Amino acid sequence: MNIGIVLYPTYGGSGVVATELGKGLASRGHNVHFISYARPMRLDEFHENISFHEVTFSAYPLFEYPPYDLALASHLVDIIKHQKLDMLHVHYAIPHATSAYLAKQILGENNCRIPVVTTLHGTDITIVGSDPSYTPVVTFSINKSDGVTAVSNYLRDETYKRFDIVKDIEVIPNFIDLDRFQKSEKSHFKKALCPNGEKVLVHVSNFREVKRVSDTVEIFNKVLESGIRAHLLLVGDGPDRPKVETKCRELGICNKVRFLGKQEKIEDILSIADLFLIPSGSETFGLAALEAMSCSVPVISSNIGGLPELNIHGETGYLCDLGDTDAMGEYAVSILQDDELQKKIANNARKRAEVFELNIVVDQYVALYNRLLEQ
Ligand code: GMT
Repeated sequence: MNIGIVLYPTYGGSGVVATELGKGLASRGHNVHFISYARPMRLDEFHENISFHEVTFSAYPLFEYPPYDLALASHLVDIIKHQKLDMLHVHYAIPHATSAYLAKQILGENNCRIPVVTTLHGTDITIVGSDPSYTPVVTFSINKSDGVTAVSNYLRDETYKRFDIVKDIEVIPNFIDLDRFQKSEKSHFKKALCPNGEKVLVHVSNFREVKRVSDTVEIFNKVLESGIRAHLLLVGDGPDRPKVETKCRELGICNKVRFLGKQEKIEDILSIADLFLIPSGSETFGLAALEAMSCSVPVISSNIGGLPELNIHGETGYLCDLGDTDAMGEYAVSILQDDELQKKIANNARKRAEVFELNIVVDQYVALYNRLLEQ
């Protein structure tokens, strides 16, 4: 199959899922064309079946906001036609599904029978999509897609609740490469960071408000207050970072918190982690938690969105009410002071991650593509 994948290239769950899906498809012999305004972060190696098409667009003085969605539609017309795409899979409803629809219209029914699959990731529905000014476009673009998937039952239900959707939405979850994301021997790294055997807590995000990184710092502070010696590694960067740095200064714990910034080899950091914290205010799936679980790291999360479909309370970690940093802190302490419990939960977390193994989920997408091509 010749498959076009439209995605956001930056750090963030939807881009990671789209890139890893494309790589998985390419390794099965499909030709994959990634389409975006910049090279996707995780597209870091040459593969004979993978091409990248950069969507370029010019800035004119008249365009205060250059129309990316139109530039994308024009590129799609060209790529569908000349690369002879069989399938177009867009990640994120706006503007990707909208541009795909426009491209199909431009090519016309007779020239273009390519099915379009739209995968909903979350912020397109729960945050961006619920801005009423986008509602008609999101609704229209989803309904005009040939196949629609959502990354959790929660997201599927939310989409039906918030928009007037007439299409079936299939749930296909996030997935994980179990070979890449597994605990590996990094004792030298752990020793360098924690010379006195301190525990390591990790948080990975894009530091947007929705990630509640300040809650992470509060939970960590409660761990320190219990007397447990520990370090917090904060991975990623984004708008809330200055606020979080201020919080660490106010609590006087800067020497225990490391801001590592954006990192490629997350699995190396997770390999030395004792606990993963994800107290998000909204999370349609929680890919960062799945990566941690795959590296045998217990997870403490909020009980919102799709997180309860991944993290099982008392088994792979603990779930608490949104913002209840006291309860999250208590659960963190209970795990960190009991080696046996930590080990048990760590093993369960890895077993749970196996349910979301890459090939199992890529099979689901391929089955959807084949169904649409047969129609
Ligand atoms: O988490 C983010 O802010 C990035 C965002 C995105 O759209 O790139 O991630 C969303 O999609 C991921 C992949 O499907 C999910 O694992 C994340 O839970 C989801 N983030 C939110 O819902 C906040």
